[in-house]
Amino acid sequence: MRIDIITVLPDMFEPVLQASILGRAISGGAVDVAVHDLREWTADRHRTTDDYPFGGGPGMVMKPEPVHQALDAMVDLDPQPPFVVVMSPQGRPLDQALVRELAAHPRLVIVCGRYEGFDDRILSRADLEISIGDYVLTGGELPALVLVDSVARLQPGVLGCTESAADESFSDGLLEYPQYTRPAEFEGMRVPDVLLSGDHARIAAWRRRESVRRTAERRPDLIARAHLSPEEAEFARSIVEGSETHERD
Ligand code: JFH
Repeated sequence: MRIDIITVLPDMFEPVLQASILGRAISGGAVDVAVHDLREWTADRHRTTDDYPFGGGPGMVMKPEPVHQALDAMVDLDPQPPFVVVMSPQGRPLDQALVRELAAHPRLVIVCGRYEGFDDRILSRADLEISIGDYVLTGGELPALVLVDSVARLQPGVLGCTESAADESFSDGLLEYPQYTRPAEFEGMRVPDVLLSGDHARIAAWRRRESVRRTAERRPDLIARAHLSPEEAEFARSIVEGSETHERD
């Protein structure tokens, strides 16, 4: 897939895009990311991208003309129009379902803002506004990197097949089970015996139960939509409702 990013801070992207799995996804050709300096589409001597808000109020807003010009250029690059996303605290909350939707587009354009947000006429060019969570950042660049990372790892060939298969098994909407590696005892804390038993059926059952437990304890909001057996639903309910203790192995 191809991703174009429009930003006034292009320098924020290179180090993150080059690092780790994301860097391999890009150098391996699974995703093609181009970062564009919004100031290329300004016309004045100071390359202005912001202006005072009509009606007064604090701070500055992104002015519409450079973003419109930039988007016109992006669209002209290709016969099939890209899906245009604007990062914004007012957007649709990003979750794995939305990541999967976006990962299926052959072309994305991501508009990052700065200052106190956008002239509303910029938003009229967006197919979707996206928020990465209910907190306020100083701009849309970090959200854009979060989006690129989440979408890139779903491109064919980016993850190993064991990792991709692991994604599938969590699509039943539960948090992950606790994981351990060597040593079997660390500062007095022992790895649960079941994981050392070699009994794969018991291990799978333990992991499943711990996933349900963690989800009920930490994210009761996810329990309603998780795919649970009647027994698992009852176990989850007892954790969410009651303050009684629940045995661990
Ligand atoms: C962004 C910024 C808005 C004003 C609370 C009340 C008034 C500062 C562009 C996304 C997520 C962002 C995000 C995305 C794009 C931009 C900074 C916006 C206000 C704040 C102040 C500019 C922030 N999930 N968090 N933040 N800003 N608001």
